[in-house]
Parts: sequence; C-alpha cells; structure tokens
Amino acid sequence: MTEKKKGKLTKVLDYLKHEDPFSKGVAFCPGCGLELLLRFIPQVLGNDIVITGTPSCSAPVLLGQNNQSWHTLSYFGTLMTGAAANATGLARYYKKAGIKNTVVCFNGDGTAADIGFGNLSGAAERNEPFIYICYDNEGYMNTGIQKSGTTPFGATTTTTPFGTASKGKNLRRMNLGLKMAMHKIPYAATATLSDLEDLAKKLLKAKEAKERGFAFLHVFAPCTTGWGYAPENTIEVCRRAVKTNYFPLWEAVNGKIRMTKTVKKPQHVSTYTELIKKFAHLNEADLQILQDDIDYECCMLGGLSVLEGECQLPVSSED
Ligand SMILES: Cc1ncc(C[n+]2csc(CCOP(=O)(O)OP(=O)(O)O)c2C)c(N)n1
Ligand code: SF4
Ligand SMILES: [Mg+2]
Repeated sequence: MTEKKKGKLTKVLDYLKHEDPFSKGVAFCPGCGLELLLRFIPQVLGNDIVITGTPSCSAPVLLGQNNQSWHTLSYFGTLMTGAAANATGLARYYKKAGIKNTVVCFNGDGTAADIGFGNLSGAAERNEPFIYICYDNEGYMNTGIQKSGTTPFGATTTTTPFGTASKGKNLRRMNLGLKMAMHKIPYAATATLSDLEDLAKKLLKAKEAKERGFAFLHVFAPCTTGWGYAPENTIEVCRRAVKTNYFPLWEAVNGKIRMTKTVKKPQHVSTYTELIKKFAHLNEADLQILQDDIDYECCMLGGLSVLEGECQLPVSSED
C-alpha cells in the first residue's frame, strides 16, 4: 500500500467497515430505496448505534414482527408526534450514564416534515446530541400513499389523485433540508442512493458533529410502489434527481452551506419525471411549474452557499 493510500478511504467499499445487521430477506417491496439506505447506515456507522423511529414503512422491519426480529440492532419504537423528543431522552440518558454510542432518530417525511416537525425543530434548536435521518419517499407510504409536505407539485397520491377535479398535488413541496439548516445546527446535509460515497462521508460527518450537538440528514429515498416506477430503476431515479437538480447534494457545517456535487449543465426535470408514473399526467405547462420550483430552490441554495461565515454552537445542556 502506498503512503498516500494508507488509512485513506478511496472508494465506497472502504466505508463499509461493519457487518450488515439485517437478515437476508426483509419486509420491504423489492427495489425499495429505504431498504438500501437502512442496510447502508449501520455498515458505515457501526452496529452499536441505537435506532429510534416511528410507524412507517421502516417500522415493520425495525420493530420486528411477532416475536422475531429482522436485525441485530437496538431499536426503540416511538410515536410520530414525539420522535425527536424521545431521541432527546435516549441521547441524554446515555450521556449521563457515560455510555458512548450514537442515537439515530430514523423517520420518514411524514414524521419529519409534518406530524413530528415541532419537536424535531425543538431538538435542533436545543442542539441535542443525536443524528436525525429523514428518509424522504415524498408521502405517507405505509398508510396507503397519502401526500405529505415534501410531495412535489403535480405528483399523484391517494389524497391528491388525478381525475376531473384534481390533477395531482396543486401545492409546492417544502424544502426540509434547508429548513433544518436554518436552525444553524453543527451539521445538516442532503444525500441519496446514487452517490453512496457522498452519503457515507456525510454519515461519518454527522457522527462526528453529534459530539457538538444536532446533526440532520435529508435522504432522498424513492418508493417503487407508491411512485410507480420499475423496481430496478431506484438508483437511476436517484441519479436523475441529482442530474436535474430536483434533489441537489449539499452540506452545511456550523451553518455554512456548500455544494458537495455541482451539476454543471442540469437536465430538464422531464428527464427525471419520465421514469415515474406519479408524474405521467403532467403536460408541458405543469412540468414548467415543477421546473420553476426546482430553479427557485437552486437559486436560494446558490445564494446561501456563497455567504461567508459560520456559527459554532455551545454544546447542549446536561439536564
Ligand atoms: C399521530 C399519528 N398520525 C397518523 C398515524 C398513522 N400512520 C402510521 S404510519 C403513517 C405514515 C408515515 O409516513 P412517513 O413518516 O412518511 O413514513 P413512510 O410510511 O412513508 O415510510 C401514518 C400516517 C400515526 N401512527 N400517528
Ligand atoms: S411502499 Fe415504498 S417505501 Fe414502503 S416498502 Fe414499499 S417501496 Fe419501500
Ligand atoms: Mg414517507
């Protein structure tokens, strides 16, 4: 091994230092983005993490079924309304007890962006020492594919169907990642499954940052069943989301935002939507609304990323 390569992580496999704690077969749809993400996290962060999360597509696997478990991790199931509050208690308890580990609060967009946003925001503001990961499949998938705050304009869900009275969601999505970065926490970032090295680096940075307080990852995790695309296209959907700037990759360290992947010539959003049935009914004018929203968010991100300055936060209180 050359001196340069010694101890240096040069490819994604170098980051997978721990065993996959999940059983070979798990109760996810084939091709589910969430499964890839869940298997990846402990292989990078280690199997001593404690995961806590809420009712969702992840719950049947993380909670187990009957008296059997699908994995060898520690998991604490909690309510959608109080996920980050419960994670706060766990992280504070371990800190007080002198137990060194990493609490990962792992939730869908329904909990993170909507039902459990209040206490997520509170935990971020208090700078609690844990990692919050939101896997964003843009809807309430587990209960039958209802719209959430991160469902994009035009997408069909069971509560925003396509028909005579409705043409999919007629509102724009919220930008959860930026909203969390605005809490000026030690670490906030976006990531997805087509860029695994980027994701691995961000997981490790989040682990390091949680020694100083709150770390948040917003992970784009497509849902083959709810969105209507071929299961083998999960990674391609992620790739095109990045190439069109539909889901840009960035990080904010102590509030200072920088792009981790710059797309030099972003493709039109239709190269992304053409893969996915939930957008199939959109005409040119509808697609333009979606494109304008993407352009607006990118403009905002670009503006924020040229700002100088950062803010170091004090470590959270012990009580
Ligand atoms: C307070 C509350 N409201 C509604 C529900 C019903 N419920 C269970 S799972 C779920 C969907 C969760 O969506 P998300 O967090 O995005 O996870 P996903 O199912 O997409 O993986 C809902 C609404 C609940 N458990 N608690
Ligand atoms: S419904 Fe979607 S998110 Fe849920 S397990 Fe199936 S593919 Fe995964
Ligand atoms: Mg969801």
